[in-house]
Amino acid sequence: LAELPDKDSVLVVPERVAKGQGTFLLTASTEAVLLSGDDSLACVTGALDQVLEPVFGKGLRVRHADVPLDGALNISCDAAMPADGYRLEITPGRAEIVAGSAAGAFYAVQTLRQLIPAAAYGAANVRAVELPVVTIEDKPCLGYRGMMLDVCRHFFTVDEVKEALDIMALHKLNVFHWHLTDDQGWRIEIKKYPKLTEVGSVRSRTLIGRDPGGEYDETCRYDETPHGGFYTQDEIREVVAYAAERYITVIPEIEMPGHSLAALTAYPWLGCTNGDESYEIAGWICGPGNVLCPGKESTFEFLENVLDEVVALFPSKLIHIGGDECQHTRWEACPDCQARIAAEGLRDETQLQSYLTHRIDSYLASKGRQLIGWDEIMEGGLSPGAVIMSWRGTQGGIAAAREHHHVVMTPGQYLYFDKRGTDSPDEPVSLNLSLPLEKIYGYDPAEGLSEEEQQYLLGVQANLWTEFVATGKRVEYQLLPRIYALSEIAWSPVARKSWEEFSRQRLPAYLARLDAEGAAYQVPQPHGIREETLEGGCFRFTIRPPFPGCRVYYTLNGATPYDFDREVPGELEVIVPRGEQRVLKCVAVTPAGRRSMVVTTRMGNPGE
Ligand code: TNX
Repeated sequence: LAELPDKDSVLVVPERVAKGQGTFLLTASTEAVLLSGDDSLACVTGALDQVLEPVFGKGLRVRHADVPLDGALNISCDAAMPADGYRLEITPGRAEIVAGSAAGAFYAVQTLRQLIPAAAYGAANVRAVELPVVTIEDKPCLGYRGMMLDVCRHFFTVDEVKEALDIMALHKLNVFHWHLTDDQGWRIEIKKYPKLTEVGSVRSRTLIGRDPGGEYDETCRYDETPHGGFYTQDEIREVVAYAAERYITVIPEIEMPGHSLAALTAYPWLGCTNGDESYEIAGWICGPGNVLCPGKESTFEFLENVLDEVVALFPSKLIHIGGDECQHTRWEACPDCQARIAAEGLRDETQLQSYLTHRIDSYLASKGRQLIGWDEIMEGGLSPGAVIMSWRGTQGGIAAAREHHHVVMTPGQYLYFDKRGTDSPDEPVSLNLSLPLEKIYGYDPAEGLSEEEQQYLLGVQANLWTEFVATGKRVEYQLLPRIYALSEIAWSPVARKSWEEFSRQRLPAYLARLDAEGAAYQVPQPHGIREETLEGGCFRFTIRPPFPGCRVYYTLNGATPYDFDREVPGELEVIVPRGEQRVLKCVAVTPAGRRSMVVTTRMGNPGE
C-alpha cells in the first residue's frame, strides 16, 4: 500500500500515491488553465468553483492554453488514460490534472478538495492554501457506483435531493437511483395521467414507529397527518441536469406490478377488480391489493404511456421497473389474469409477472433503453435484456451473472443504509436491524463470482429506504459516514482495502472534517467498551474517543451522560460492591457538539 500524502488526508485509497517535499500555494488569483481546447472540460470549471468558492469566496479565473503554465492549475484530457481515471500532480511550481475524461477530471477535483485543509472550508475569505506536493493516480474499479433514495415513504424536496447528490459527488459515486413510485406515494408528474400526482401523491397518515422489538404491521403506529409532495417535470429535468453536472446518471424507478397502491388509488381501473374497489394510499404496510392487473391490455397501455414520458425526461439507458415484493393473490382470483395465463400458455402467476416484465423489457428496448429490476424479476424466467439488482442477498445477482445478465449488487445485509448503525437503545427509530460500518466496509461485490462471471458485475449500490427517515438532515445522517465506505468498495480493488488503516487513520480524519463542516453524521461510539453485561466485581476499561478532538463522558448510575458529566480519563476503573450492580454509560461528544449513541455496559454479580 502506498503511503498516503498525509496521515490525516481523507482519500479513498488511490491506485498510486507518491508524496514529495514542499507545497504548492493555491490562491484566489491562481488561474485554472484548460489545455488542448477540449470543450468537454469546460464543465469541470463548475466543479472547481464549487470546491473553491467556499474557500476563497470566488472561483478561479479560467483561461485556455496549449501548454501547461507555471503557477497555475492545469487541466487536460488524455484519451490513453482509463475513462474515469485521473492523475493529480502537485509540484511546488504548478498543479496539474490529467484525466481520461471530463468525469475523471471531476473526480480529480474532488480529490483536490480533500487536500485542502478542513479549516479553510466555509471561511470564504482565505487568501491561500498550501497543497502538499504529491502525485496521485487513480481510477475506479467499478463503473456503476450507486445510491438509491426512496422519496415515496417520505417526500424530499428538490433541494434535499440536490444535497444527496452533492454528497454522492464528493464520494465519486455516479448513479442516482430515484425510487419515485410506491404504495405510499406517486412522486413524478405524468401529464397524461394527472391524478397520479393530484390523488396519488398525498396520503392521510405516515408510519412513526412501532413497539420496541416489534415487527412490522402488528405494532405500527401512525401520525394521522397528511403527507405529500411530487416533482413537476420541470423539477425532474432540473435534478437530472444538476446530477449530470456532477457526472451522475439518474435512473428513475417506476414500480410495477406490485408496490402500486398510489397509482391504484388514482386510477382504480389499473387493478384486478375493474375499478370497483376503492383503494387508499398506505401509511406504510399494505395488503396484497397493491398490484396492477397484467390481465388487461389497458394496464399495458397505461404503463407504456407512463414510460414514454419517463424516457423523455431521463437520458439514462437503464430504466428501473421495480418488480419486488409482488403478491400474486389477486391475480389468482382475477378472470382477466387467468385468461392471460391460459392464452399465453403460462404455468402460473409467477410466470404472469415474468410475462409483464418481458413485455416492458421489449417496450423499453424499442425506445433504445434497457430494463433493470429487483431480483424478483428473475422468477418465472429472466427477460432477455434485463439487468438484475440483487437485494435479497447476493444469490440473485450471482445467478443472473451465471446466465450472462448484468447485475448491480445491493445486498440488504451489507448495503441497506436505512438500518441503524448500532444496537444502542438510543438509536433513532429505524428498521429493526443494525448495520455497523465495518460490515459495510468489508463487503466485496465480486464475492461468489468467478473471474468470467465478474464481467457481468456492473457495480454496487446502497439503498436508503425512508419509512423511518422523515427529514433531509436524517438522510444525511443515514448516509454519513457509510457512503465513504461504499465509495471505497466501489473505487478501490479489494487487495488495497484495509479496515485497520481505514478505521484508524483515514476515517478519524474524515470524521473530523465532517464535524468541522457541520454535517449530520453518525458519530461512532467511544472505542474500548460495548453494549454488554459483564460478571464480576472489578473492571478496567481503556476508552478512546472515535477521533481526535472528541471527548468521552460517562455516568455510573444508569443516567444518560452529558458533557457536564465526568470525562473518561482513558483508563477507567469500575469497582462494583458485593451484591450490587453498576451500569456504565458512555457517550462521545465531538468538537462541534454532536453526540454518539450511548454505550451501555452492565456489571455486577448476579448470583449474589
Ligand atoms: C424491502 S428492498 C423493499 C422496500 C422496503 C425495504 C425496507 C426492496 C426492493 N423492497 O420496499 O422499503 O424492504 O422495509
